[in-house]
Amino acid sequence: MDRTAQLTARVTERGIAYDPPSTAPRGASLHVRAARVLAANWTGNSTVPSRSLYPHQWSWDSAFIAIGLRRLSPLRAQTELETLLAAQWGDGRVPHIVFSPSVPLDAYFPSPDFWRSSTAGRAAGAPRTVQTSGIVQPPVHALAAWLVHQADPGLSRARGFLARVYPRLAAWHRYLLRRRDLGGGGLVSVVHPWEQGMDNSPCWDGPLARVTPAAARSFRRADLDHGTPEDRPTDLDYGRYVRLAADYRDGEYAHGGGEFAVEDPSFNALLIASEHALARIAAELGAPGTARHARAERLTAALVDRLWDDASGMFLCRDLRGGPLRERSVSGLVPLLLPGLPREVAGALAGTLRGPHFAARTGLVPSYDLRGPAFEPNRYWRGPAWFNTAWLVERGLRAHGEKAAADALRTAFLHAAGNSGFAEYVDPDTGEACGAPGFGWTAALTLDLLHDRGGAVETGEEGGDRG
Ligand code: 9WN
Repeated sequence: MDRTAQLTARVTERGIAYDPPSTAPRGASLHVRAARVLAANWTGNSTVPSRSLYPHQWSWDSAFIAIGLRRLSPLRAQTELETLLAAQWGDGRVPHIVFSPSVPLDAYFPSPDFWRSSTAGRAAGAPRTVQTSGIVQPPVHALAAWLVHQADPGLSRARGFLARVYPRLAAWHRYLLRRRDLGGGGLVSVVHPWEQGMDNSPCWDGPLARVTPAAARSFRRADLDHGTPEDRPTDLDYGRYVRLAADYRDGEYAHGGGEFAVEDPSFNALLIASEHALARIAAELGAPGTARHARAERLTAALVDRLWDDASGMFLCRDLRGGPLRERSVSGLVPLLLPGLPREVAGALAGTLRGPHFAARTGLVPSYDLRGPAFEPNRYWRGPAWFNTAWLVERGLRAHGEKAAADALRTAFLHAAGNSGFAEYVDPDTGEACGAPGFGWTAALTLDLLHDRGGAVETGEEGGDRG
């Protein structure tokens, strides 16, 4: 049985109806197949990453999904972001999960009764009517809002889309810049691996080793009902995630002081890209964006100053308790996205992508160093290739004039996405599908790349079947 069949069988065993998108009629175009995934995952006002493994709304997933959805329905793309932002906390944080009340509590762990947002988060201004988690995810939202606006400026203006989301996005950035600069050097810190989005990266092994895991019997992992255990984080790591989240909750989601505080290149680069987008949104609304662009440039300088590592030709994470983390992960390549990067830094990043640590056989970008001691081709964020990071790197290569490399990555992305049934992630060398099938951002970003004529590369994909 292949992986998709295995996962489907598990889901069916549990009696949850699931129609894997890979069963879409052969011959359907990549566009049609990707659109079907997004239709299957649409709940009426937002999109779940996966009907089986992740049945709620996730923060950075929704931003990537909106970026792709704008190619299908700018209205749905706007709604996706507005639904997420409606769950924003009074202190400005955008929660990493917005829970759907119609999904059973045991479908995903940690569930709303773990986070207890409306009580434990009261002092931080958690909403009363919707249940959320209390941690955050990377701030891709202003970038997404700007791209969504650009897809149909007429509709956006008629609905007052930017005018409504701008104050919320500005408050979100304010929260990060004022409340999360735990290192005092201008950059934002994450306080949980789930905040950074690359949950099980070997980058976290060092900082996590300080955390006493929650007892295994104190929680039940729902992810193992759907995912292959060898591909998922270990029980020991899960115990540590649970301990960190429980401690943060028990401190009423206030800031700092926890066991885990890391400055991460990808999280900060996404904030900078979004700050540039927010400047453009401000200008569109008639306010000057100059101060925001200037702040984005200052943040870029801080990023280079604090996290650039010349010897490895990429950015590294910094553990606020222990200093630079030597592990090479795709997070350290994502800052290529930034237009204001010094030329030699951008050149070095492009070189690192071509080099032995990241040049995988599929042409995609592995999540972790192919030669690193912790590399595993199928285990969560410890080697496999993800599609959101490929999309970010593709954009970065294009922004820095690396057209041939960007075209090649775009082609590799579209092949792997189609051939894997829009898998959550793939083996970076074989392209074998891993994780959840019919994954939201894989389908959405496929649509975005298919329609991005700026790339101007023909892959022969649009009319053909890759399945
Ligand atoms: C925890 C939803 C999310 C992604 C993350 C990915 C995974 C959750 C989990 O799924 O994280 O947030 O249960 O492992 O690592 O990037 O946003 O798709």
